Parts: sequence; C-alpha cells; structure tokens
Amino acid sequence: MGILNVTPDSFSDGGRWASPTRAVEHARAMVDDGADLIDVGGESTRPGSTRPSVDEELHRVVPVVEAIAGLGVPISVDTMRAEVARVAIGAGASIVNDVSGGLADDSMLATVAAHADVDYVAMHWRAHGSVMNAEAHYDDVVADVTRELLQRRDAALAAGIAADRLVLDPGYGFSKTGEQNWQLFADNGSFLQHGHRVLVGVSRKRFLGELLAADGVPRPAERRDAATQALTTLCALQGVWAVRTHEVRGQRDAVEVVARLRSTSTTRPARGTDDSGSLTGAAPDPGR
Ligand code: PMM
Repeated sequence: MGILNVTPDSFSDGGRWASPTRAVEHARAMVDDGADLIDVGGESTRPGSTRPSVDEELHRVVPVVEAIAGLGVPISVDTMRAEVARVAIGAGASIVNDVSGGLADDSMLATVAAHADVDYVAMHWRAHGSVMNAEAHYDDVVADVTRELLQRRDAALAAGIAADRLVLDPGYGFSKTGEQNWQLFADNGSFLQHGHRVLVGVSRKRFLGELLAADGVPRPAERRDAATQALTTLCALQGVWAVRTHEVRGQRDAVEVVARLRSTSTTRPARGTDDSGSLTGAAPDPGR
C-alpha cells in the first residue's frame, strides 16, 4: 500500500504531494514500483498535529482520488471522518482506512456498512495527534492493544460491516512509545489469529529513527527505508496482508523474495509452516 499524503505537515513527506498534479505523478510512480493499493490521506496524524476542517480535508483528498481512479489499483482513503469517507467512496475509493477504528466519528461505521463493497481498516487508536503521546500507558501492550482492537472489530461487525471486509491494524506509533512498538512487533503474528486480514504501518516511523540514531540524534525519516524493508520482510513471512509504505520498490522486492522462498519451500513442506500469507500470495481471510 503506497502512501500518498496530501497534507502540508506529515512527518516524512509533508507538503511534497500537496498539489493534485504532483500527487498523481507520485501515485503513478508508486504503481510503477509495484504498489497494489494507494492510500490517500488529507489529515496528518503525527503527534502534536492539529486537525484540518472537514472542508479542507475534502478539498485535499477528493480531487486526488478522482484523478488517480484510472490508475488501475484500488484506492484507500485515510480518514477518520464519515463525510470524507462517503465523498471519497463516491469519487472512486474502495477502502476506508480509519486510524481511529470508528472512535473519532460516531457515523463512520454505519457509513462504511452502507457500502457493501467497501473494505474497512480499523486501527488501534486512543486519541488525536495533539494528545496521543499522553495515552501511551499499558499494563501489557500486546494484550491491551489486542483487547481494544477487538472491541473496535466487534463494533464494526455490530454496525453491519461484513467480517471479510474488515482489516485490523495494531497502530504502530499511535499512543505507543518506541519500546511498546518493539514489543508489539515482536508479537505481530498474534494479530493474525483472529481471522481478519492485518495491515501494518511502520514505514519510516520514529522508533526506527531512534533505533538507528547517531550520537543521540534519530536517523532522518527518508533514511529509514532499509529498516522498514527489514520489517516488511518479517511481515510477509508472518502472513500480513499489506504494509503501508512511503517507499514502494524495496518493499515490493522484499515481498517477492519471501513469495519466491515460500513457493520453493512448498515443494518440501516444512512442519509448522503457515501458508496463509497474503502479501506473498494466498489470502489469509476465509471469505476471499
Ligand atoms: N500511520 C499513519 C497514517 N495512517 N494508517 C494505518 N492504517 N496504519 C498506520 O500505521 C498509519 C495510518 C502515520 O504515518 P504517515 O504520517 O507517514 O502517513
């Protein structure tokens, strides 16, 4: 899933693709590099960010969704607002990527449920960017995130979103410290046990910059792609459905390597191997 942030202030690519013309060029380049999906977002969710108005978000997102609808890959809209989701679906989006899992807007789940052919990504989330870091308190980060995410899953099902339309995302970097992100990733496979596709968004995130810091200074965002690729490889091995990424070519290569390895190992099945990986071929969810 290639990231197309049409925001002035995202942490890694803020402002770069803000004009529709540049956004379309970048989307095309990501498809050429092997992206299977494009995720268009008009609100920065980075810690400390302030929210745009609904009109401003619509103004950023909708012309870009319309313009890239002809590229031949599904479009996801990264929004917490039902109104933006509704208009973006009308403009050509077929996935709603809601980092709040329905918590930020009471109308979101019903809006998505009203479109039976639209997928819904529910991410683990506790609070908006302005206050999210203050919420990074857990007794057991894996157990707590799992419990809270499954509550959002249950809310989505209760609202009428079909189970096979749901994608779960642990929400790396959202109300989580660096250490908590690593603990979550160490147990990333556990999110796959619930029968839903899993999306992972670790691309260029701060915990990678901290890992690669020199003299106490985090590695800049645009130099975190190799570390991102290492995590993409692990995701592909685990059977994660998609990774949300700024840099596409290297991630695609990582996925191809794992897919090749899997097709090789299937000629001599290893005991305990789980073949359900979606990044690398077969879909993990029962319904599709
Ligand atoms: N992270 C960001 C934005 N949207 N959506 C999902 N589903 N998962 C994520 O981890 C996620 C997201 C923040 O990263 P960005 O500012 O680089 O887009």
